[in-house]
Amino acid sequence: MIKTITMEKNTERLEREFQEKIDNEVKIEPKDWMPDAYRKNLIRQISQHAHSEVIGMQPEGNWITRAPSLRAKKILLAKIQDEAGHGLYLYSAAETLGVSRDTFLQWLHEGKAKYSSIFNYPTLNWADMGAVGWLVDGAAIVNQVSLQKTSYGPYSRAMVRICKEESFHQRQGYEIMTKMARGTKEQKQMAQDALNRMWWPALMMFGPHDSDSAHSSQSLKWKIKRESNDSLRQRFIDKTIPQAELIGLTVPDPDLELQPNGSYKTGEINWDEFWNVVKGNGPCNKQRLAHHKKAHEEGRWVREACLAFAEN
Ligand code: BYC
Repeated sequence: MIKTITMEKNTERLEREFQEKIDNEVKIEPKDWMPDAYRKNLIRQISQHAHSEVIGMQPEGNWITRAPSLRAKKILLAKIQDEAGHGLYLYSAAETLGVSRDTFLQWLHEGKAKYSSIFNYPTLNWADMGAVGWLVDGAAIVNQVSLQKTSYGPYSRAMVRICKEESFHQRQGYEIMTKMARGTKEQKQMAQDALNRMWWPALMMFGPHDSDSAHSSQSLKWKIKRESNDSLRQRFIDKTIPQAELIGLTVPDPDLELQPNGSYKTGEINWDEFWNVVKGNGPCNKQRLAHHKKAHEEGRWVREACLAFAEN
């Protein structure tokens, strides 16, 4: 009995000291004490982030062989390679929390771990490469700049590196959109069509409204997340709409309204569509997962050869 009470007091003290560190902006490092729920929440978020980077290579990989010039092909190849690197930084950061890479992949393959909803939409033509870079990487940066200040040291440091590369990705996408929007009538139409299809899914990347976000309040208290889903989404909207206007494209939202404070009020996101995609029923969910499983299986011999070499 006395032992149980002492243990409880000890845990309370550890929790208080932990929260004090967070409140004072001291980073939590892998060997520091942390509440189980903090560890669990981080494992979930960082591994899902890593899966998003890796699965995110598929919609773009689809267009490497059909890039319209050698320059465009080289840029796209470099970008996709960067995404693989981002996945590796993030898996490494998540592994410091005591779960192996194999387990993360197993969770992904069993459908226990998620990846960003956006990658379950198809990329139908070259303009989509512009829209992905401009909107998807653009949304990812807004979120990731904020996550540079996340409380877990390895995650925060991975974010700093990733943000440097991500801003180049956003610009290469905007360059493609600008070229197409200023090209022939047909090219401009392709750019507008890509914006029409990607706009709402890009807004969904930020997750449900704050009031429906299961993890936000605890994640904000622990500074795993530094800003809420809705405030990040609003920042992205306010940055992106003037960029669309600059190249003569229109955001597909009849309810869009510029408010006196310079911020845009948008129509409502189709949340049924969002949850349907999150639950695995989007246009490409099955294809994306099947492709990942196949590539992982086909790479087995490489992993085994590396291990055999390391053991000798
Ligand atoms: N897609 O309580 P909530 C990239 C899930 S891509 C799928 O608000 P949280 C890239 C959520 O996981 C960007 N699922 O969750 C760019 C939770 O379910 P679980 C990847 C989503 O975690 C170009 C449930 O809904 N970035 O970088 O507080 C090329 C309730 O949501 C989504 C990151 O992952 C969604 N959009 O907030 C290649 C950034 N939204 O887990 C790559 C790190 C929500 O309980 N992650 N859900 O089963 C985050 O910042 C946060 O996890 C989120 C969601 C804002 C995404």
